[in-house]
Amino acid sequence: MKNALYNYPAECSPAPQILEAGAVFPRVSVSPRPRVVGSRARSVLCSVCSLLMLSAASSWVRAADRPNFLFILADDLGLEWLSCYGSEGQQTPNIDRLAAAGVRFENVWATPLCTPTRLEMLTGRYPFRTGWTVHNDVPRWGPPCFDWNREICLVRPLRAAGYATAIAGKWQVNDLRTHPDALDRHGFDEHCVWPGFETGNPASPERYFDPFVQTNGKREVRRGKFGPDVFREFLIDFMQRHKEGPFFAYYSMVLPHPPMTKTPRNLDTTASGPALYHGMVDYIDFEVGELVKSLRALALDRNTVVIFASDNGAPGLKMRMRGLDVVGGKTKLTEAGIHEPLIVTWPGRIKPAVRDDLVDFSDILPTVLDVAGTKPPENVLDGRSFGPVLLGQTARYAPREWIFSQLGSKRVVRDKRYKLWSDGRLFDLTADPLEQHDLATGDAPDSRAARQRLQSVLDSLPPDVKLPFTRSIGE
Ligand SMILES: [Ca+2]
Repeated sequence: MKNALYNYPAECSPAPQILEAGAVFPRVSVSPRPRVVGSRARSVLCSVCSLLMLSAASSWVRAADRPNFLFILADDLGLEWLSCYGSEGQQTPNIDRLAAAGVRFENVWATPLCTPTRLEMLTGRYPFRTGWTVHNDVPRWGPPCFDWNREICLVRPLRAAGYATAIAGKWQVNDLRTHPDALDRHGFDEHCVWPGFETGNPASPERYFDPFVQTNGKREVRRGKFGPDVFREFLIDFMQRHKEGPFFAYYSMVLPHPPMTKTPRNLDTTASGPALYHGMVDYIDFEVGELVKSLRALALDRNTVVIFASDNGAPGLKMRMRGLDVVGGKTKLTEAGIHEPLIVTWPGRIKPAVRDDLVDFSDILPTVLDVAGTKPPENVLDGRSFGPVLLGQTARYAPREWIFSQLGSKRVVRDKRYKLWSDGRLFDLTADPLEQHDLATGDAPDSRAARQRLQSVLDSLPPDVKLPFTRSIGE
């Protein structure tokens, strides 16, 4: 690892150690915030502090202005289910209010599956660079895992800069039985997570009613509880305890990922399929409302950046949006699989707007660190900060000319109008958002020039780093 601040000696491959529900893991603190220490340690600490001050000085933001972050990531939510994006069959009033109060982005790409998107988002690096080109359910299928010796998670530089950090909800990219300190090593001070489907642990698949939850190492079934309530209440408590700030609270929602479930707001036992999914999206909206309300009650709303996004498209359910029937495209590189919602608010600092800037999930890490006034890690990043867009600092904004996505060996790239697939297909997304009319053989000057331009982007990107997935989805 190039950056000594992040050079941890641990391996990401200790001998498997399977622990049962009720077990308590020891916590390992690898990068705590500064404490009162002896003279030698103080001198080391001063050097680290100097580095951090230098990095802050190179940024636009003063340390005293560093905002808190509440980052809400839905799991399998297509933007066709949000009324602020033009859904004609689902009302999401709380998310709509959030969008109206901040910046709502129109042209955002993730990948079409959970774990490749999370790796891209948490590292600022494309799948070909991390090797995470497919979906791998680590607790279920085994290695490789999200390896802290290879990759620097977004949260680590924040913690090193003095942020209190927590995650609630889904993780899935490490097996927390074999790597009990993984969340700490990735930079989270505290956690309350559904660790994912763990092979050999029959209680683990449940994330909704009577969920299996690991809270700061303690693993148990939370009888009589609804998982999203457990996660949300944990985060609200975390924000309350750290209201002097700054903090980074990551809510990695388990909703609305299958299995389809009732919710405390939709207990209709006759509901099935899409009716349940409607209720799950409604619960996401309810939770967003509750979280925003809590920020206000804690007087944190004006010093907290709230980000709302989703990791990939919806499962194959039909929803009408802006006059079109959209079928959820999870697992596909079509727009219904990778075109995601992204809303960012910071009352008083971010002016409300709807933006058509090109953004992909590799941009989230550089943007959060930029807005936090924290230097990005010294590894190769693919993302670019859209912080200047949020803050109206156009002089230092370098807009993207293309964004990228990938699953397995398939790659796609787009500009504001055209999308090119690595198999040669070309679509005009402004006229044909459902990608039904391939322009590959067309000879219109515009599309010919776009093909050339976008093909040269694809040609410039390196081949995939190969990780030894034993089982995966996407190839
Ligand atoms: Ca997902």
